[in-house]
Amino acid sequence: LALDRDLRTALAGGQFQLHYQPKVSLIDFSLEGFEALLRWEKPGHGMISPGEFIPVAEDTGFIVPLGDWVLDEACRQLRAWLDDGLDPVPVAVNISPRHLRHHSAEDFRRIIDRHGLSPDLVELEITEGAVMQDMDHALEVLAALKAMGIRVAVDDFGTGHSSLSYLKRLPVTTLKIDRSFVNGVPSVREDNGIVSTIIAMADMLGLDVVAEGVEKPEQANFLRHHNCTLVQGWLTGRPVPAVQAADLLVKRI
Ligand code: G
Ligand code: G
Ligand code: NA
Ligand code: MN
Repeated sequence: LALDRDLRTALAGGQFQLHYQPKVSLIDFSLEGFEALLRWEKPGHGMISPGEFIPVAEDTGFIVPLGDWVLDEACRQLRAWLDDGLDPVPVAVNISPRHLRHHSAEDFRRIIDRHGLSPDLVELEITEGAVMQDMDHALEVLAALKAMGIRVAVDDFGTGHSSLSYLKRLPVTTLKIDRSFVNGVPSVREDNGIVSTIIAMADMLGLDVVAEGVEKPEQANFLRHHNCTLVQGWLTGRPVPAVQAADLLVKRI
């Protein structure tokens, strides 16, 4: 497969980069975290979206070394910020289903430890689907990660098939409301209901909640009114390269 070969060349040749999207508090607009997002600038082709190549990497198994690189790079960046005297916010890294199935909690911890980081500076984002594929393994890994102090978020929440009884047993810290629901707020009544229900449910389960894909002030107002104070989206910040992310850390109150 040509794309698989190109991905391997890209990793070996340093063509991947991480961008960092701010997670922001709606109370005072303070910076509360970053999500690391993979970017591939293929020489002579321009940017290729992770939406295109992540599914291929997932199929071929290349997602395991690639996902390890993403986590290692995010940790390397956190370490560099600390060494520069900055006070970094936690960085979240996306963990694909196959990567989660392949690894033990120790495998993830080893990468974080390599950089001498406090585990609470790192958050792993997993999808409901990743958990459902091998529930016993996922529950074991997530429980071990939690015991190590590594935060775990359920990404794209509401789009998977997780039942509430199983959500109750999931040892995670955060729910991220999928942007397909946030998108309809506040004009689509059904989306308003779904979003406000997820916020209330997260609160009752003692979980943090982050709304994704917030683009408009009306959406932020609705979320604030329903007690969701953490948002991620174009309204409060696009994904930016590490140098610009560092500027946001410098400006932090
Ligand atoms: O950044 P963008 O919106 O183009 O990302 C498209 C998709 O690729 C999203 O679903 C996002 O979660 C996923 N993605 C981005 N970076 C990573 C990564 O480092 N690992 C994994 N597994 N998925 C990623
Ligand atoms: O699947 P995941 O939730 O990880 O997807 C993250 C993707 O969403 C990233 O590729 C990022 O570029 C994209 N994204 C972030 N904020 C917004 C937004 O406000 N609107 C839209 N349409 N996409 C966003
Ligand atoms: Na994500
Ligand atoms: Mn997400």
